[in-house]
Amino acid sequence: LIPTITAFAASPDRGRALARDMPVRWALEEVGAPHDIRRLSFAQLKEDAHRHLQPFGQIPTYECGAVSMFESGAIVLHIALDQPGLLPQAPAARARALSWMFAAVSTVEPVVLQRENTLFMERDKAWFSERLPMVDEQVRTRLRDLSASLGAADWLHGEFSAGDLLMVQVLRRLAGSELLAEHPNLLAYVARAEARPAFQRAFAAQL
Ligand SMILES: N[C@@H](CCC(=O)N[C@@H](CS)C(=O)NCC(=O)O)C(=O)O
Repeated sequence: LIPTITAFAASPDRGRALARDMPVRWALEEVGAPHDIRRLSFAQLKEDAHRHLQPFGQIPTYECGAVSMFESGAIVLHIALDQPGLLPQAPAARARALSWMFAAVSTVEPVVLQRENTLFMERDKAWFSERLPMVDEQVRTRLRDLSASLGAADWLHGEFSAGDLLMVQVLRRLAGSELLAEHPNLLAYVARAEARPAFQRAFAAQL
């Protein structure tokens, strides 16, 4: 049974692999699972046929037999539970990896997205010059703590896990920003993850 995932027919990031199909593609490559891609236009995202799979009319979705999923983090978790390679076997290490997965999507991603939205949608607003430093500071706080926690290690907890995959995918949204450059260990962490053959295959496929 080969899963099908959905992706943008034309991603607004112009090939930088920042859309949420990327963590799913990357996870599938890490575990060596073949998969099919269904590419959707923005109009198709909002049609009932797709909303049936993804209530918010977004990508990605994951369909495999009777399994139909949305939310990239949940899909990556499903893949990681289903096939070896993305979660440690030892219960304590596995629990830690789960914590990092949720830290990526619920503690780090929101502030990164808030900054992105401020930059893209509020640039011409009267409050922009006051708001940007505020949201930058919220990102800085998270990156400072993440950087301290990673320290000189290669990965967040032991071996590479789905926690690293989701965290790196969030940090990649800050590529080129001075915020990430303030932490050489986080820059190296992202580069280390991007050098993984599975990342490279997923990146090439989405491109
Ligand atoms: N939390 C969701 C976010 C999904 C999401 O924001 N998808 C974007 C692409 S990265 C999308 O489909 N945007 C089009 C839209 O919302 O109309 C997930 O991780 O799956």
